[in-house]
Amino acid sequence: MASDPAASPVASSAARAQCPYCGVGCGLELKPPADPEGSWTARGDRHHPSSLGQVCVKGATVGETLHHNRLTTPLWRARTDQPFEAISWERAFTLLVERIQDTLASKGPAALAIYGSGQFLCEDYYAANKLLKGALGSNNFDANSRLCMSSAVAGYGRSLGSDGPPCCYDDLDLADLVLLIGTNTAECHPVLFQRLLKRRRKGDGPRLVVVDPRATATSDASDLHLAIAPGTDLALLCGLGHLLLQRGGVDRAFVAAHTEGFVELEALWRAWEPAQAAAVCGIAEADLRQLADWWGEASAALSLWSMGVNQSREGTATVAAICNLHLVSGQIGKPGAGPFSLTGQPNAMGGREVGGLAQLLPGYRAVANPEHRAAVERHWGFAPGSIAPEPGLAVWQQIEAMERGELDLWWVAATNPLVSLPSLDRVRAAVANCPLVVLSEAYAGTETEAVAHLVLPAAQWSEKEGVMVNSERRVTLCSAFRQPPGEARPDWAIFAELGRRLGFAEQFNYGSAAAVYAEFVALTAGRLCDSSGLSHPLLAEHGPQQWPFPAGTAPGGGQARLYGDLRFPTPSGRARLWADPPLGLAEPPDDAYPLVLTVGRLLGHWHTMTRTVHVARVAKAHPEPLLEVHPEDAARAGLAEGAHAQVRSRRGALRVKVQLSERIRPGTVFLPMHWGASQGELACEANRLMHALGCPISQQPELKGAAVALAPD
Ligand SMILES: Nc1nc2c(c(=O)[nH]1)N[C@H]1C(S)=C(S)[C@@H](COP(=O)(O)OP(=O)(O)OC[C@H]3O[C@@H](n4cnc5c(=O)[nH]c(N)nc54)[C@H](O)[C@@H]3O)O[C@H]1N2
Ligand SMILES: Nc1nc2c(c(=O)[nH]1)N[C@H]1C(S)=C(S)[C@@H](COP(=O)(O)OP(=O)(O)OC[C@H]3O[C@@H](n4cnc5c(=O)[nH]c(N)nc54)[C@H](O)[C@@H]3O)O[C@H]1N2
Ligand code: SF4
Ligand SMILES: [Mo]
Repeated sequence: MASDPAASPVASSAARAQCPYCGVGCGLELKPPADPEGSWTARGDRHHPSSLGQVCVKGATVGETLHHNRLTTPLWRARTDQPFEAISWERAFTLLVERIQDTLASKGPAALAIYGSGQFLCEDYYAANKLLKGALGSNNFDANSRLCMSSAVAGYGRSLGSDGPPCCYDDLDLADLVLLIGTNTAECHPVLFQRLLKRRRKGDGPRLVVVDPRATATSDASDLHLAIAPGTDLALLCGLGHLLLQRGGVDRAFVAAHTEGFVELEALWRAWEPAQAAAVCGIAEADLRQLADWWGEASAALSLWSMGVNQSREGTATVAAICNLHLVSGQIGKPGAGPFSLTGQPNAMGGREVGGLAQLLPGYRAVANPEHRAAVERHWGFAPGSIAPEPGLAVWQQIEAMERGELDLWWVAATNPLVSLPSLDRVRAAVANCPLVVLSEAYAGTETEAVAHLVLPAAQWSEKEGVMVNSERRVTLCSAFRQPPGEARPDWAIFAELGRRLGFAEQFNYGSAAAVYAEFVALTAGRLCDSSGLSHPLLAEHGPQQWPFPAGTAPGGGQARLYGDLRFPTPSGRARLWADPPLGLAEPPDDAYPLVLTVGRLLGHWHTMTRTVHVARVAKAHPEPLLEVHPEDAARAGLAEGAHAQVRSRRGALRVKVQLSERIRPGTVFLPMHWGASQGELACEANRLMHALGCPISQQPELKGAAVALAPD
């Protein structure tokens, strides 16, 4: 059978799309190669309102990554010690239907799980969720956003009453103080960082304060760098709150009119003397006071954060603490101000709107809410009670369920968990316990392929049409401008076909991605993320639009900011202040493991490198993984520049070359996350060392801190 019956139209000339890498979501303009064997070229789309023609190295080189090493046909093996054989889609679907029906009859729907991705299009997410949560009655759909944005989701919900970043990128041009906390914006959201720098080059502010245990390209450009000890952000924010109370930085009228919970917060802040907070964070008290002075003086203060905040056992509490800071000082709901989470993946935002986590349903709805379930069941065309009333398993709970032999099917799609999950040896052992591991992937030979039984070739960005939503709530239609290789199919079309074959012909009767999207947006009507006025044709004709965008909104009429009226979607209409006492790292350093390992990103590479490994410029910039170590720690461990170190945690050990650096805080070492087991000699599986303890509210693992010891290797 030729590729996909619901294949998207393919453009032959220039095309437009949102960049498929980070959540800045720049607009790209794509041009076909002169020679048919060549690569498409990408450049910034000047008409995209989020990026105005800017791109970074990843967006500019994406065309070089698309055609290498692709999966072209379904692959099957009964056991993971056997080689794969190529099979037809017909056989792949027959196998899936049989195995799923067996499981439903023997163990029930709770033994099925899907682990998807913030790199899905909205249509992919929607079809997968409808299949698992609606048709099959299992809420075990989780996504790698659990490792990424789930503390932001939980924190916004707790403080403001709903998920949804309240700010927009224009706020970067309007703020006079920008707090960059737990974000290496220069390398990970480069186009936004350049926007800040452009203003500074013109001598037009804003002040930049960076909170990060390492000096980075981001902190190099800052006015103040607070190199706190890992896991002490919440203590820092308590000390800052104390100083705001002292210096009259609290807007009492705002607090009285628009918030609740101030009494408890005030008591917590009073208890955190600045000297104590500075000591816990390991910084000079004067620097904390400087930040408090600048915050108090700011007419518009903006906080940007990313994984240094979210990937923590107190991730949700820290997000709430950032919201506290904005709420008590009235720095929200106005231009240039607000708590602004920088989304990691290109469509993690869309995924949240489509209900792509185990506790969510489409339209920022919750599985646990009976009215929400009923509304979604009606819209989806399933009988009342079809959606199970309990939230499903978050990804680490899926791993634990496999350890206990409780999952029959683990379907991984558009993520590479055998690199990106913590405690990888435990993950590998757990997955070996699952009788059917399915992988939907675009590229051959990934680490997760090594543990799969059935591999389904996915058409990727550029080969399928669909919608992505960026960090500032801007919705872009990505066009299909290349043919998928071989028999690869869009993820949404695979889930829909399986739905039809499982007996839900009517519910999955989609002729196009546009039809899937139309069904989804109708379900957002009246919700905070109302996108019911959007459609593929509107986005194609009028370009990217911001939500909220209710039916009847004129093109360009979306809303730049949320909460301008200072009414929050909580029962009382007031935002909630939270008084969570700081706890610190889940696995603090001790005598046996005296250092904290933190793991993050480099400018040129994208996660597990399936795409960026093919870009010569990037490979040249980042030829190998290096362990960043402070010279004092290196001397103590007997390590010199360029030596090989053994890095040991309670979970395992690895060997890696040392790079001495004064730029990292003594007591902390850094590894990049990118080089997984498939990288041969260069492999450096950082996540074998990491633990899986995480935030009890968001279930996000603490991927930024594990106790380790160093020795020469
Ligand atoms: N080049 C590139 N860009 C990307 C990606 C990529 O793979 N490559 N991935 C995208 C995705 S999905 C994401 S989630 C984002 C991530 O974007 P970022 O969060 O900016 O990137 P990271 O390197 O993971 O971590 C940021 C910083 O957190 C610091 N940090 C560690 N522990 C702590 C702590 O306890 N407190 C504080 N305040 N800081 C701490 C680290 O030193 C690091 O510099 O990047 C996106 N953009
Ligand atoms: N220690 C530590 N661990 C981390 C992090 C950290 O900072 N520290 N960061 C975490 C975060 S924030 C994230 S987001 C994760 C990222 O980790 P992963 O999600 O595992 O990384 P990717 O390489 O982006 O994986 C995406 C996969 O989808 C494939 N793919 C691309 N397009 C398509 C498509 O259209 N369809 C299908 N089916 N497949 C496709 C790619 O080839 C690739 O294999 O890592 C997490 N792990
Ligand atoms: S900043 Fe992010 S979205 Fe923009 S081009 Fe770079 S990777 Fe793509
Ligand atoms: Mo992420």
